[in-house]
Amino acid sequence: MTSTPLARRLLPVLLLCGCNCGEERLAGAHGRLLADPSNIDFGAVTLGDQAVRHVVLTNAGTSPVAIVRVESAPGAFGFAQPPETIAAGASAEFAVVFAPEAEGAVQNTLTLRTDGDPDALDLPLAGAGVKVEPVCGVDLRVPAALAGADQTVEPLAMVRLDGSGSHTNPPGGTLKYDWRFVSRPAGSGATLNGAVARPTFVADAAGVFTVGLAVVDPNGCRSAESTVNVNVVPRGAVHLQLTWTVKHADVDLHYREPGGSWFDEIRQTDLFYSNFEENPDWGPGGRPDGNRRNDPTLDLDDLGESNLMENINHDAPFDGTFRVGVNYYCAHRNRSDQGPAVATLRIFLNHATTPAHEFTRQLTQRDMWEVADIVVSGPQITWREINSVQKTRNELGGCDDRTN
Ligand SMILES: [Ca+2]
Ligand SMILES: [Ca+2]
Repeated sequence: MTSTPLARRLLPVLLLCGCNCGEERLAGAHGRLLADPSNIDFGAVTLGDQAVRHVVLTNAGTSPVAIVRVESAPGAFGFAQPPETIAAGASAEFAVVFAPEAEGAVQNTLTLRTDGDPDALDLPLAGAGVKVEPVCGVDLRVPAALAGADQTVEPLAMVRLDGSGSHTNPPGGTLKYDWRFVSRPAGSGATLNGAVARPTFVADAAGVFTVGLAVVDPNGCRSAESTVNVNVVPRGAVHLQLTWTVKHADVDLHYREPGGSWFDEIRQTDLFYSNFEENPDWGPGGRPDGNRRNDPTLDLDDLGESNLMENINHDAPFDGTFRVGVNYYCAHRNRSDQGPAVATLRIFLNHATTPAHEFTRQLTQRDMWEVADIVVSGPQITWREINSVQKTRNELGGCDDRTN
């Protein structure tokens, strides 16, 4: 055992000396030292911090008591030197400190050797060192996510997002990226690789995509979410968006010229998968006019294997009544299963990003759903509901003459 006075600890400890050195000891009298508290449990103390407790030493004997020395094992506990002598009936205070240097529970005992009776007073000590993880936003600064500037694109455009302005705090660290769609237009099946600084996605539906970005720094601190809006604005004065629900169901969007007929591959008065790559030339009175601006375009033919979506744009339609149709062409992967698919047709007019109207109908194979008319009169473009279904008789309206 070695005595370890608290030289290395800086303690604001006031030592109250109860010394009465001139007192004369009477025959048979003795000092008797008591401690309050008689043991100390410091509890959990964070590494790097220290805890101090004050112990009141009282001489309950009938003559002064001298504290000859204090003994303790070396370690995390220390103490301020107690007074040398305490008069009979007097008290003094001394400080004990716990400054853990490692995680875990520790114990020790201070022993005060006296000239009294008994001549030793044990003071058991206990405590535990604990490590406290730094808290993001309190001990550590969180990184900053910057999702980039808002964008305006056309339907089916490839959108490139840029979160490279995001940074750690302080700047310079490596970030992990976490993008997500906060909201998407109805009918969108777009997907996003969210783990890179500059992800891309296909703006597969008109409307507003709100995309959020959070970043995580090497400490694991996550930023607040930054958002960016991608406004998907139809190019055409008429924009038709068809979506459906069942994979492998090949549903087709049709758009018929005034006076035209469905599945017309000769005069091409019906725009659909069969002729969309040729871009039929329509004009007033059913006559091709060489003007491409007043012709509709079908952006793609989805065979039921992609986003289950087809779009038609009609940039500058001439006057007349154009009919919108939807044909459940084929259940490609399982022809014996002619199960229903729910189709939704959204009509966007005059570049609006919210549909003027939305129709939904359950279809089975060979159904031709005549959905609505688009009525164009000068600058006025309106829609009119038809919403009727017949089975197709035309051989192009069936499954058999089309390969997967
Ligand atoms: Ca199709
Ligand atoms: Ca034309």
